[in-house]
Amino acid sequence: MLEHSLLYPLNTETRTALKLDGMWRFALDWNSEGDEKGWKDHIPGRDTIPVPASFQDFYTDKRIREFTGDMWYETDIVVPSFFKGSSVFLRFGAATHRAVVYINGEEVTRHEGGFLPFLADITEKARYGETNRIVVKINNELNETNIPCGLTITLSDGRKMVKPYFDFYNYSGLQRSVYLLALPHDSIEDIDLSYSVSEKEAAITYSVRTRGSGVVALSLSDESGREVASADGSEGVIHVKNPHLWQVGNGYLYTLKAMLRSGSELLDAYELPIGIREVRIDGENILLNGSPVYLKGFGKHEDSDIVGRGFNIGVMKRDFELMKWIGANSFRTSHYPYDEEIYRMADREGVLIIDEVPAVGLFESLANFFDAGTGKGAKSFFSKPTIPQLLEAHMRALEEMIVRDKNHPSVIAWSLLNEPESTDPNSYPYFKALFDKALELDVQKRPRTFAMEVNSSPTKCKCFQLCDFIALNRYYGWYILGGNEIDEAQKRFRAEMDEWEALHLNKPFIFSEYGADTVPSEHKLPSVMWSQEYQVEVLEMLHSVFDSYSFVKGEQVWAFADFQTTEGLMRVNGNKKGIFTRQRQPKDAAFLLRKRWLSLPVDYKS
Ligand code: CKU
Repeated sequence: MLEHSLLYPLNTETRTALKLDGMWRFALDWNSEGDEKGWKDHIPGRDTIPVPASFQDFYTDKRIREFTGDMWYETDIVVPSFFKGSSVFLRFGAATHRAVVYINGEEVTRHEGGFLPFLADITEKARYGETNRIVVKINNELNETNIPCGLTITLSDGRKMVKPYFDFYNYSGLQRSVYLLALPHDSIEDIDLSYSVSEKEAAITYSVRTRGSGVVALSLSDESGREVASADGSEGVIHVKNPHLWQVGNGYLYTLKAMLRSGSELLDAYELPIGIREVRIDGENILLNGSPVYLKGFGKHEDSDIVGRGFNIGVMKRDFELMKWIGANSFRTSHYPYDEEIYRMADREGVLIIDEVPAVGLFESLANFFDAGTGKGAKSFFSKPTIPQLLEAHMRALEEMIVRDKNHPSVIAWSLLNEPESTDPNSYPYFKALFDKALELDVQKRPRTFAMEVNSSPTKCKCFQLCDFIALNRYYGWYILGGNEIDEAQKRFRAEMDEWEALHLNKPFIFSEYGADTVPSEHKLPSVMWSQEYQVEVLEMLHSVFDSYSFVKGEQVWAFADFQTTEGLMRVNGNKKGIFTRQRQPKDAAFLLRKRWLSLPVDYKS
C-alpha cells in the first residue's frame, strides 16, 4: 500500500490546501556538483522559472533546452502557525522523472516516476510561523529501469543527452502544481467505490480507509445540493432511487461527502465528485450502464507552446471544447497519466478516458514509431537483466495511477503499456504480473488493455489474451504502404483484420492509434504524403475498414494535436499527425472526423 493518501488536494472544513505555484528559483547543475556543494540549503544564481511548466521552451540557448541531468528548484514559504497540530505535507502533482525534496536543508522524501503525485511529510521538520526553504532536486535522465524507457549518453564535451525510446519530447521539471497541505491527524485516507446500476436504483458499495481514530459517516447529494442518501460506518452500500446516471456527454455528478467524527466533533471531511455508472465488457461490446458505446476520439498528449508538458488550464478548456465540436466522446492518456484537473473536467463533460501508465519505450529503439512496425527493432527487451527493476517501477506507477484515478467516472479502462515488444517470449510473465495487479487494485474491475503495434500480430503477440479488449495502433497508409500504395495498404490491413476475426476472440477491438503526418501548410491535388489532402484520404480508407468489421468498437485517431518530439529526420519540428495544430486550430481532416463522428450513433454497431 502507498505510504500516503493520493486524494486530490481540497480545502474543506478540516483541511487546507495552499497552492505554491508561481515563480521558483531555478538552477541547472551542469557539473553535477549540487550535492557536494550543498545546494539543498540554497541554490546558486538568480534565475527564476514558472511552476507548473516544463523548463525547456522558455530559454533561447539550445544547450539549456537540451539539458539532461539534475535541475534544482527552490522557494521559500511561510508555514502558517495555525498549521501546528495538523499533519503537514508538500504535495507534488508530478516531478519529471525523479525528485529529492528538502526542507530547510533536510531531505524529506524522494520519488521515482515523472507523471504521478507524491507527498513529503514535513510535520516534524517544518518551522511553524516561520519561513521554510523548499528545495527540490529533479533529474530528467532516461534509463531502462524506470518508465518511460530510453538511454542517456554522454557527448564528447561531457554534456549528457537523452535518447528516448518513445516519440515525444522529454519535457521535464515541475510540470504540475505543488501544494502545501494541512490535514487532520485523524483523517480520511482513501475511498473505494463500485457501482451496480439499473434505471430504478443504484447500489454504491463503498469502503473508506481512515488514519487515527473516528467514526465514518457519508452523505450523498445531487447537483442541486440536495441530500439523496446517507450512510454510517467505514464500509457498506448506499442505495439511490431513480439515480441520475453518469452518461457519455452528460457527466452528471453527485457529491459524496465523507466525514470522520468523534462524538459531535468533526475530525475530517472530504468531498468527492462521483458519477453513478457501471462499465463492463460483454462479448464484443463495451457497456456503459448496460448500453453499448462506440469510442470516438483521440490519443492525446499534454503538450503546448512555451510551457511544454506543463499543465495549462486554458489549453485544457480549449481541448474539451474542440472534442465536443468534433463529436468525440473519449481519449487515451497516451503515454502517461495526465494532470488530475483533466480527469475532473472529463468527469463533468461526460468524456470517457482510457488511462495509460507511463510505460512507453519497452522496445529498444530510438525510432520505435518506425522500427516497431517492421519488427526490426526487436531485441528481446523482456529478456534484459534490467527487467526485474523495471517491473518494480512499472508496478509502483500502476498502483499510483489506479489509487489516484480510480474514483473518476470518466476513467473506463486501464492501458498498462504502449507498444511493448510483446513478441518476446519473456514478455508474458511481465505482462501477467501487471494485469493481475490492476485487477487486484481496482475494486471496479475496469477493463484492461495495452496498445499494440503492428508487429504484435495474432500469430506473434504473446500477450493479447490478457486484454479485456484489444487496442491496436495501426499505420497502414503511413508507415506501411503510404502514398500511391494506399490501395495495397488497405488490402494488407483487411488481411490482418481477417486474421483477428478468424480467432473469434469474442472481445471488443478498438483502434488506439491510426493516422498520418500532415504539415498544415501543405496542400496538393492529387495528394502527396504530408499534405492535408492525404491525411483525409488515409482516414477515409481506414474508416472504411473499421466499418467492415463488427467487432471494431472504437477509433481513437493519432493524434489530437501536433506535438513536440525529439528532432530528427522523421519529424518536422515535432509529430504532425495532429487533427488540430499545436495551436489548436483544425486541419482539413478535422471536418471529415466531425461529419463522421456527429453522425455515428453512440451505440454504433451494436
Ligand atoms: C506514433 C508504431 C507506432 C507507435 N506510435 C506511438 C506514438 O507515440 C507515436 O507518436 C506511433 C507515431 O506518430 O509514430
